[in-house]
Parts: sequence; C-alpha cells; structure tokens
Amino acid sequence: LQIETELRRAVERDEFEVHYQPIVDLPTGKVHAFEALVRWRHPERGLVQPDDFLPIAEETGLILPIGQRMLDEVCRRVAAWQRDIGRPDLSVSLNISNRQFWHGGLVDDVARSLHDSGLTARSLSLEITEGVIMHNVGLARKLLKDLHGLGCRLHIDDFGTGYSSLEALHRLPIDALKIDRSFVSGLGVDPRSGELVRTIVLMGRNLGLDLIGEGIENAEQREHLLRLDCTYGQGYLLSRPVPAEPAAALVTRRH
Ligand code: G
Ligand code: G
Ligand code: MN
Ligand code: NA
Repeated sequence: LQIETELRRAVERDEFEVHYQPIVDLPTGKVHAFEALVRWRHPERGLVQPDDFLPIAEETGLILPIGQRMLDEVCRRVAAWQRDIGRPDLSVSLNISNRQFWHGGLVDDVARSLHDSGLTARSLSLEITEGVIMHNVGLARKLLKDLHGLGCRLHIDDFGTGYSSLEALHRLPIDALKIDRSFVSGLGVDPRSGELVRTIVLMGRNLGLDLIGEGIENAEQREHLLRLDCTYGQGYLLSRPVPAEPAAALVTRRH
C-alpha cells in the first residue's frame, strides 16, 4: 500500500522520465529507431526500474496516466529529433501493457498524442505481447486494425514466448516481430536457439514482417543474427537504454 500511495503521488508530481534504447540496423550499425522505456525518478530512492513499479501500476490502473504521459512525451521528443537531427525516418516504439491495450481509450489517446505533437503516425510503433492479444484475438484484431488505420506500426514483443498461432498472426495487421532475448542469449551456445531464430526469421519474412533481435549482449550474437538475416537488433552490446540527450547523440554519431 505504501508503494501505491507513493506511485499515486509520483503521477501527480510527474516523477517519470523516458529512457531510450536504440534499435539498430545490424548491417550498417546505424540507429533505426528507439524503444522508449519508463523510469521513475524517486525523490529518495533514485532511479526506479519498471519491474519494481509497473506491476503495481498495472494492478491499480495507474499505468493509464503513466502510459499517457509516456505517449505524449515520446511523440513530442521524436517529432523534435526528426526536425533537429534531420532524420525524418526515425521512429520510436512504446510498450503497451494489457490494461492499456484493453481499457477502451487507446486508439483515441494515440490519435490525440499524434495530433498534438505533429508526429506522423508511421513514426510510432506500439509493442504488444502475444499474451495481451491472445486474451481475445477477435477483439484484439479490431483494435489493432484501428491502430493500424491511424498509420501506427505494430510490433509483437517478446515473440516466441507466448502462444499465438501462425493462423492468428497471419490475420493480424502486424509489422514486426521482436525475437525474445531468451532465444538470442542462446545463440552460439545452444544449437536449438539458432534453429528457433532461423525459423522465426523465415516465418516473419514469409509474412512480410520486419525482424528485431532483442537482448544482444555480445558480438557473436550480433554476427549470428546477421547471418540468419535478422535485419534489426537491440541490446546492451549496441547501447543500454539512456536518457534523451545521450540518445540523440547516438543518432548523430559517425559509424
Ligand atoms: O526497461 P526494462 O527492461 O527494465 O523494462 C522492464 C519491463 O517494463 C519490460 O517488460 C518493458 O516492456 C516494460 N516497460 C518499460 N517501459 C514501459 C512503458 O512505458 N510502458 C509499459 N506498458 N511497459 C513498459
Ligand atoms: O519486455 P521488453 O522486451 O519490452 O523489455 C525490454 C527490457 O529489456 C528493458 O527493460 C531493457 O532494459 C532490457 N534489455 C535491453 N537490452 C538488454 C540486453 O541486452 N540484455 C538484457 N538482459 N536486458 C536488456
Ligand atoms: Mn519491448
Ligand atoms: Na521484448
């Protein structure tokens, strides 16, 4: 209850900030996009990671105002980067929790943030897990179609850890699969991980999807993903999640 009270106060005082982790074009090493990740700047405890407060935010519904704040800031920030850095193609991914996806206002919230910030919809990707979608595939399909109708891109997060059927995936307006880091971490160690990643890439390609390997922590994993024709990657090897200013510097840096 203590943390719930503190979290409520944090929403009122706006103690949240956004960190950005680059999603890199693996063949060139250039920053393709960012994943936005929420952090809580606690007045005494310092920077609190999402795993320590998002479950309570989700349970209490406080994820809704937190998510709204993330959405607004991320859209404004990336619209500014597109202008200032001269990279109109730069895009950003935002994680959408179960409660955010199903609360009934997501499409309107996204439309409003895009409108207010001037960010083009195709520059905003929404990351949703299989589990959230499979809750009710029929209804999810309608929601995803509405979001896609706005022009947003839709990414399946942690792909491979859930239970979505190929048939269901095929009928959803999905743009990319994020290959879960549990598979990437096995590359070069466990032959089965390689086979799994190969299969996911082939399947994604056949469905016309982009592929993003998550959790790349060493050069061997990056080389493996490149060999398996996974175009995009993300992970500590490339960069940890960082605040907005250093994130912008990663885009302008020469490679
Ligand atoms: O940043 P980190 O790797 O610690 O994130 C931990 C978890 O929190 C991940 O599952 C991530 O998807 C989730 N997460 C991070 N930021 C956000 C956010 O802004 N909204 C939602 N819904 N989840 C987030
Ligand atoms: O569930 P989701 O995929 O959104 O979670 C993203 C989380 O993964 C973030 O909390 C981020 O900090 C973390 N992350 C990003 N890169 C790496 C990595 O290379 N290794 C590990 N272990 N975690 C990572
Ligand atoms: Mn994610
Ligand atoms: Na993920």
